[in-house]
Amino acid sequence: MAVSINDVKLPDIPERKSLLLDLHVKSLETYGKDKNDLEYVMSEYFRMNGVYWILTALKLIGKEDKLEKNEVLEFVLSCQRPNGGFGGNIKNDPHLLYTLSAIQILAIYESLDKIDSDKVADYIAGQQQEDGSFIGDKWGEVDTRFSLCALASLMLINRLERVNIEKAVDFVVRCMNFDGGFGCVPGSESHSGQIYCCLGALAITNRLYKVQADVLGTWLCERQLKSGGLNGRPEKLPDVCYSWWVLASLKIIGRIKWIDADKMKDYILACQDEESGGIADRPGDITDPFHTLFGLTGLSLLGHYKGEIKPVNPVFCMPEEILEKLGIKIYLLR
Ligand code: GRG
Ligand code: ZN
Repeated sequence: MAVSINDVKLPDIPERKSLLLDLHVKSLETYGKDKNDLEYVMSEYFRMNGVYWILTALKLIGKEDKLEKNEVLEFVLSCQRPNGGFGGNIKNDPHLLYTLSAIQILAIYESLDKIDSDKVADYIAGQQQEDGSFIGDKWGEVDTRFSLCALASLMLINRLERVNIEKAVDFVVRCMNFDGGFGCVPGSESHSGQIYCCLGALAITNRLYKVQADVLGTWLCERQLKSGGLNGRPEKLPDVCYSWWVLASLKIIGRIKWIDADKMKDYILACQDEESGGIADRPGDITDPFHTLFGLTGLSLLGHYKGEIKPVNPVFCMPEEILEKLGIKIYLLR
């Protein structure tokens, strides 16, 4: 555990010591329903991600019926562009970030047959560059996030062979740093979010043996602060979403036991809004579906609330039961 001056103090309020699932369901249901709400307008361009976060959170707690399946499917399908990729909203340009969310939503609803997988795979394969990296959209930004988006999407639609896997792996490995972590492009600083993406990409391509698991595991578990929360890199504040990026990474490399699971739970519970539900990045902050999902998935990875939160897959951030139905088995390190 790292001792950093950049940390928070957990409030000692008894309600925050239990998981307020019913309230979370209510808040997940209502996020984005008030179309006059500032957050609704602000999140318009990434609505597809928002739907994925909400649906995945609800599915993990068996409350997916709180969303209108046909309405969601209609929205997702109306975001597909003629080139096969998906936009973040009905009139937006396609991007790998939204394409992955769209496929994840369709997979969770067991509705992947509603799309032409070859067409989607054409779009994804077209984003791969000569050096194996992937651009997110036509503007050409390269980032290891997009490597994961491409490979995870293709795996879900059973089209992994459509890209050059060796080159994709080479690019990810070139982003590895001396601390065992990974950045967004070669030479850039290690960040837990990028580490998750690179480990996910290596897991999907069955190349986890390329990882320095002990060195990386040490760096990852140093992200836990005295409050129990995790930061994304040294000297940064804790944030609930790292209970996904860091814990999923540790799970993938077989080192999740290196985290103090009880302190982690206390931190996540302290970030709940005990009046309106939802989970925030830090205690007392405004909640949102992104942090609500990653609070719940963090608890799931640690095996807390087993009867209430279903097992989540650490690579795809989807319920394990969905991957089982698709026949997808990913080998993790031990
Ligand atoms: C299937 C879950 C899933 C994801 C798809 C989009 C993506 C792939 C992964 C995103 C990985 C990532 C980079 C996460 C980090 C997000 C985040 C909290 C960024 C903020 O970074 P900083 O440096 O914040 O601004 P800190 O916490 O360091 O102050
Ligand atoms: Zn966050």
